[in-house]
Amino acid sequence: MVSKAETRAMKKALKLALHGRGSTFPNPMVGAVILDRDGNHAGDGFHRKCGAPHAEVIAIASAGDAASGGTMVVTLEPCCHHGRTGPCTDEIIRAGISRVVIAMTDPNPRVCGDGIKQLEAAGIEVETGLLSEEARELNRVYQHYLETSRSWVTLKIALSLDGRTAAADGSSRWISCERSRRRVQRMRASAGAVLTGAGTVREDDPELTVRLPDTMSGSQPVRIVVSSTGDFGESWKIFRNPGRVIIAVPEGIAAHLTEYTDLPGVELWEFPADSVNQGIDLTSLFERTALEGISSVLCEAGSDLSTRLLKAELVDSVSIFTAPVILGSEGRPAFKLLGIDSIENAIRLDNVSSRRSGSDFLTEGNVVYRAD
Ligand code: AOF
Ligand code: ZN
Repeated sequence: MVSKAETRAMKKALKLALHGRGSTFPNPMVGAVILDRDGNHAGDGFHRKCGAPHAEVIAIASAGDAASGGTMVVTLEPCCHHGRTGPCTDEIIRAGISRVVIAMTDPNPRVCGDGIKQLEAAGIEVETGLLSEEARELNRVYQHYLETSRSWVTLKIALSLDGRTAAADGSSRWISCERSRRRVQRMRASAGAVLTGAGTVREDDPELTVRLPDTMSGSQPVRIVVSSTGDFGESWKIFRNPGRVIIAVPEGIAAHLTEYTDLPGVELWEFPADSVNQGIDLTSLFERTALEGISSVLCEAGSDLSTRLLKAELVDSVSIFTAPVILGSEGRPAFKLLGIDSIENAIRLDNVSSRRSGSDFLTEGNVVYRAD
């Protein structure tokens, strides 16, 4: 049984964990709260940064002697291995904590249930599964990385009411309202990178930067442009702002793309060619971004790239703005053919949220791909 105080403490731990957003990857965001033996708040902590002390250790330190005989409420199963830091289970046992309430087991194969076993072997009462859905959503990027070695990919689209992204002539400024566009700026700020295709650069000349009052140039997301030829030219806005710009091209052509050599911040990344489509193997791109410490990539692309990403099952979540605008079937569709022949083959979302965004609606959810 879980007490009301423990449920409140878990909510607080989940909130605390969020303070680590953007700096813990590839490690998880974790929050911990310690209640003393009378159920009163005695201390708390969160994981600030990959390689820094774990949430549990910080919470124990902040509780001091009050941890003894108390309860630890933590969003993730405590670790029992020596990684960048020592095992948290040892610290919990040493602090004399008598009960541990955990939201979710750690999918890390080096922990994966063994942390719980060690605590129980030391005579500590363990309860698992409190607010587990919230905890899983909190650490979807961490879990996804453990399973795939890739960055998390979010596809952002602004649609008319009838599902079009631009009018027949390609004009799309502005389908969504100002509030939605500001929200996109915040999405960019919290993504490690923003991705688009060379076609969108040529057509829309987007900046792909964050222009919020509190964003310094140093914290701009990395801008990534995928191109099958790389020769879309350098007179675009993406090259004008400070920060990293990556041009992702097929193997063997980077050496010929000398027009970018003198542009500050511009890097050419080569990838194997896609075996089916023209262009690069996109799976390799997201493996590379993950290796570079980029936890998530926000894709703001046209229908070609968006379709390829969905077909390759590389889109992990979507953020779709629907605006009160009608463009007719002569407007540009969000996706090309996806090979969906029947409703049972539709791509569906889970963990869906739907809310107003000024005069638009924002629907967000994680993409569920069929197992077969
Ligand atoms: C964290 N922060 O608060 C907790 C983690 O490389 P290390 O030593 O930092 O260990 C990383 C692993 O520790 C991580 O994958 C997860 O299994 C476990 N718990 N990690 O970074 C924390 N509690
Ligand atoms: Zn730990």
